[in-house]
Formats: sequence, structure tokens, C-alpha cells
Amino acid sequence: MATTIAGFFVGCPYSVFALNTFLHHVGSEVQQYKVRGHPGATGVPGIPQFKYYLSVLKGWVDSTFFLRNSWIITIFGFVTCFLWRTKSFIILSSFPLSYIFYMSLQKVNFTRNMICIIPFIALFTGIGIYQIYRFILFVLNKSSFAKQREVLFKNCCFILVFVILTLSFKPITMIQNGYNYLKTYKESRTRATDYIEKNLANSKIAVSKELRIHQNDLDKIKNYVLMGSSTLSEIDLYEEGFAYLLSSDSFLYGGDIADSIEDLAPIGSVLNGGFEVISKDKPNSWQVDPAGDWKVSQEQPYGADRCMQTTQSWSWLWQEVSAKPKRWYAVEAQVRSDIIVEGKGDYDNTFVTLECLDNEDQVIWREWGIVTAFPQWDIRENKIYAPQNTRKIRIKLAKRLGEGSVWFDDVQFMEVSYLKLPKENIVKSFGWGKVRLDLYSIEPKVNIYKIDENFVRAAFK
Ligand SMILES: [Ca+2]
Repeated sequence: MATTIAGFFVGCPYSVFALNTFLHHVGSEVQQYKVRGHPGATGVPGIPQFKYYLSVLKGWVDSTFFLRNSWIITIFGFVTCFLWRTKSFIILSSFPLSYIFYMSLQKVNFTRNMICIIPFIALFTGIGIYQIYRFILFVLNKSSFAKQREVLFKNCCFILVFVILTLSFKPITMIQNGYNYLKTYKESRTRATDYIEKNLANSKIAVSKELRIHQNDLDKIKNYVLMGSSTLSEIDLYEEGFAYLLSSDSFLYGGDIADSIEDLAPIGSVLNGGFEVISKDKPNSWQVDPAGDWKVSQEQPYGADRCMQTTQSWSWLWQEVSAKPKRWYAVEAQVRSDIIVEGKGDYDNTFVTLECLDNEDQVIWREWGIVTAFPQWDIRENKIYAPQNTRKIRIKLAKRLGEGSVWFDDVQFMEVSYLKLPKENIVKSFGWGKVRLDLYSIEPKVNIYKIDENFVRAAFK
């Protein structure tokens, strides 16, 4: 017991040095595991959870050997250890048994929580195999022929068990398979550009910048134009002779943001975006993180008399606006900073974040909108595609990193138009994932659209 306690303090000295943080983290873990649960990894505490963990462990043993039902050897080892060396068994099994028991009482059931049980499974499996080996020796020793050549038989028996184990050990093949997989693996963007290279080599192709296709893949396309949130429209694409468009399902390209401001009624408009209306040193309509140090500044505002200033990283200034699902929205803000951008850590110093909220005010989608603010006022923007259950969008501004201040002014929020890409014009699709605007998406869905009269017509539907 004393060793356990000593071991704990040696392993986690910060449980003493930073007791506050430690307790805070322990509390939030307990809350997550016991009370809240975790989406996608929540089960029923008690017997169902216990059964679940057993099936996971069984699966792990079975995937280690080619022999079917290898888990029987583990159980065999477990039982024989109990009968053969009860004292060692109690010491050996006390941790895994009490751990599995405790974890079964929780709501959350990440399989990764059972990783610490693997060494014990290996031990009991080893004991099982050893007992089988002993049994074979015992049987052989019964015959007088074997008794005369005991050493020889013992060695043969050992080699036999060793060979069977080696041949039946799966990970070796898995490593080989994994290596082959990585060597030949092609993700959606690579497959899409391969397809174009092979089948549409001589066509003029418009490529969406937001797909972030690697240059090596782009180089396979002879005649392409990268387009971001430019002013290209369906008609432009058609008139400029593009034969195909490489894009994803729901996407933003065209639609000048400035154009769409007038189209917008109250939905999606931000209140007091210039921070001119204040009461008690706080801008009306905005929420300010009380722990931060946001202040209304009159030092060189972008527009009129005031702007907002912060020096503290990750402290938010936010406002919620109503929004409709399945539409694109954008935020624009004037941003400046006295953070001197020199090294790597000085870039990406500012957040212009958007979050989509559902009925219960839960964040269902987020675009971090990490941007760099420079000493001169400059416009920075972020966009978001509001998913199905969106009811509101939260605009969140903050400094992200660096030494110094960030100022914000003239915040605008609006719905933006986007190309209505017609499904029937999809020539081929690759991958399945969503496209994130601020991160490198994994396996995004890449569609090749044929640009023809129908493509243009679909825009006006
Ligand atoms: Ca202002």
C-alpha cells in the first residue's frame, strides 16, 4: 500500500505542487466519466459495461493470434494461475480486476482505457501456454521411451510450442499489411486528380482552393485554375471555357460578400459592430469574458470613435446572431495588432471564430478562423456552413497568441451566396469527409462537376 502511494506521488508530483489544477482536472474527469458521458463512447454502467469491456479484451486477444478463440488460452492461464500459485494470482490480478470493475461502473467506455490491461492479458496468456507446455511434457514423460531422452524431448517440445506461437502471431503480418497499405494508399484528392489526368487530360479545369489539393497532385492536371472565394460565378465558369469543376458538396466560391450585405434582412446581422454604443465601459449587444481584459479603446479606431482592445490570449468577446440552417455565413472584421510578426509564433495571432449553435445552445460546428493581424487596420474574414440544426451563430473574437494587443472594429456578419452545384452534373465522386476551411481536411469529398448549360441553369433555380 505504501509503495503504491509513494509510486503515485513520484509519478504525479504535480498532484501536490499544483493541487488546485490537479483537483480541477480530476473533478472534470469524474464529471465526464460518471455524469456527462461522451458522445459515441457512452454505455450503461454495471453488467452491460463489464460485458462490453470483456468483449473488447477478447477481441484484442483474438486479433493477436491466427488461432481461432485464442482467448480460451488466456482464460485457461487465468484459472490455472489461480489453482497453481494462488498468492501470485492475487497480486497479479488485483489491479486488472479492480480496474475493470471500477471502469465498468462508469458511463464512458473508451476502449483506450483498457490499454493498461494488455500486459496482464499477455502474462495470463503466457501462463496458459506454459501450462500447456508442462502438460505435454507430463504426458510424454509417462512413456518410458521419452523418459530415457528427457532433455531431447524437453527441447523438441519447447521448439514446437515456439514455432506454433511464432507462426500464429498476427502482428508481424499486420505490420507488413500496414506498410503495404501506406505505400499504396491514395486519398480522395489524389484519386480525383489521377482520374482527371487519365480521363480529362485536355480539359480546362477549375479547382476549388478550399480543397487544399497538394501541389504534386495539381501538377498532374495540365490546364487548371485555382479559385478561392473569388468573384467567379456559374456563368463565369461556363463563359470562360472551363469544362469541369473540382469541388466538394456544399461550398463557397463566388458571391462577393459585399454584394450580399444589402440582401440581408435582420437575420444574420450583427448589432453594434462598430462598438460605438457603450454603457458602463462595455459595448452594447456584446458579451465580454469577465476574466479577460477587454476594453473599449479610443486609440485610432477604424471607424468613428471606438474599437475594442484586448491583451489577453483566448479571452473572448462574443455576440450571438440568428441564422438559418444549410446556408453559408461570413463574418468580416477590421483587425490590427501591435504584435510584432517576426518568428513563427507571431503569425496566426488572432481569432475571428464562428460557431453554429442548435436549440440547446450546443456548438454543433465551428470554424476557428485563425488569422494574422498586422499594425495597420485590415479586413479579416471567416466563413461557416451552418449544418441542419443550426439556430444561432456565435461570433467570437479574441487574441490568440503573441506579446501585445489586438484591436477589433467594424464587425459585419452576413449570409453569403455560393455556387449551387447541381448533383446531376457530378461526373465522379471521391472520398466522404467534410471540408473544413481552417484545417487540412482528411479525405474530403471531392466531386468532379461537368460545366454545361445545365450547370448554369441550376444557378438560377
Ligand atoms: Ca468603431
